[in-house]
Amino acid sequence: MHAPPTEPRAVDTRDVDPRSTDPRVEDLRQMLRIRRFEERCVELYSSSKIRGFMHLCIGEEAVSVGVLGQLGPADAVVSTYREHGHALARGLSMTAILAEMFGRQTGVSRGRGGSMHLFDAARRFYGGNAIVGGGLPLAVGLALAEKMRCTGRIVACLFGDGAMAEGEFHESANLAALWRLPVVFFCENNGYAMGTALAGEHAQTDLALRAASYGMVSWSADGMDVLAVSDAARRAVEFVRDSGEPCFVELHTYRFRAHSMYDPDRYRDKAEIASWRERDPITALSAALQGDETLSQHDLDRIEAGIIAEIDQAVAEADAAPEESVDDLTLFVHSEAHRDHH
Ligand SMILES: Cc1ncc(C[n+]2csc(CCOP(=O)(O)OP(=O)(O)O)c2C)c(N)n1
Ligand SMILES: [Mg+2]
Repeated sequence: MHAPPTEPRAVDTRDVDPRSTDPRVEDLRQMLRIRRFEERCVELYSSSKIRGFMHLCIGEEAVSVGVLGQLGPADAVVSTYREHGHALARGLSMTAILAEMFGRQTGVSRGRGGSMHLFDAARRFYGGNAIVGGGLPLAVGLALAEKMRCTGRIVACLFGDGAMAEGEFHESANLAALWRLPVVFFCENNGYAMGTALAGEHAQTDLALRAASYGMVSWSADGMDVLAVSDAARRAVEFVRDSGEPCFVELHTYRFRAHSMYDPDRYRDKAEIASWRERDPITALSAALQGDETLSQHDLDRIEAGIIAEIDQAVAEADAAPEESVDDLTLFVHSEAHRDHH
């Protein structure tokens, strides 16, 4: 068994009653931070500050906070185009994320990637990937590197239910299990791949069962409950660290908004959306914390105010940042090594 390079997650109590050190308060704060950030992104999109494709994770915040909270800083993360929540929970700078979406030089990908390509090598956040299933082979490659170097680090790979219908999932799951690689596959099952419901994508809709057929330990959890997600993710991360083998976790969740900013969302029943909204992970945790008197309304207001102040500042800083110079347009198109060759 190798020593996990984890550090206990810092509990940020700046904005709440200092007596409260209950870690659920920080979970709530992180989920609210993601929700309010994305709500501001919608406004910024409407005013054309943000352009291009943009996919929101509103409704799915418990997955971001519950999963990312179980990883150590040295572990690697591979994500999808619906990754604002993953990136914020991983600790990427909100200002640099916004600057990326504004196309500014100080963006996490120098303003060249936009919403779908958030990347931060220092935080081992390897994207942000526009190709459905595209992150899976990358995660397996990263896990192979960790294994060959005997680092004891693990890789967390987040992807949607739609990615499991791609060939890349099968190749990746097969190699990860065959070569016993330290990767956790987290499937964010929100029931849809664009306008196609799960039963229209998959012959076998029990995704954990499908993963198990590769010889991987796999299980499902409630993706609308941050404590259930944290528990499932913690068990998965411990399993992979201890055994060095891959595992699979399916998280049942739902996106409250359309697939992307261009989607009129005509394929979902209004009653279905309403019933999932009743299970809003933020409302549920907030009610529980107020119910057992861990948090007062005053504490909640302070948390909200702290988040809004952080977002206001990030928007102002990102907006003041310079655009990439036209002279640098071809930079990174070819690597330096390639140039040296010619
Ligand atoms: C290889 C590939 N095929 C198709 C698309 C178009 N596409 C973009 S998102 C998407 C749905 C993916 O659904 P899922 O994996 O469940 O993720 P979700 O959007 O629900 O988070 C599709 C088909 C793409 N980007 N890449
Ligand atoms: Mg989906």
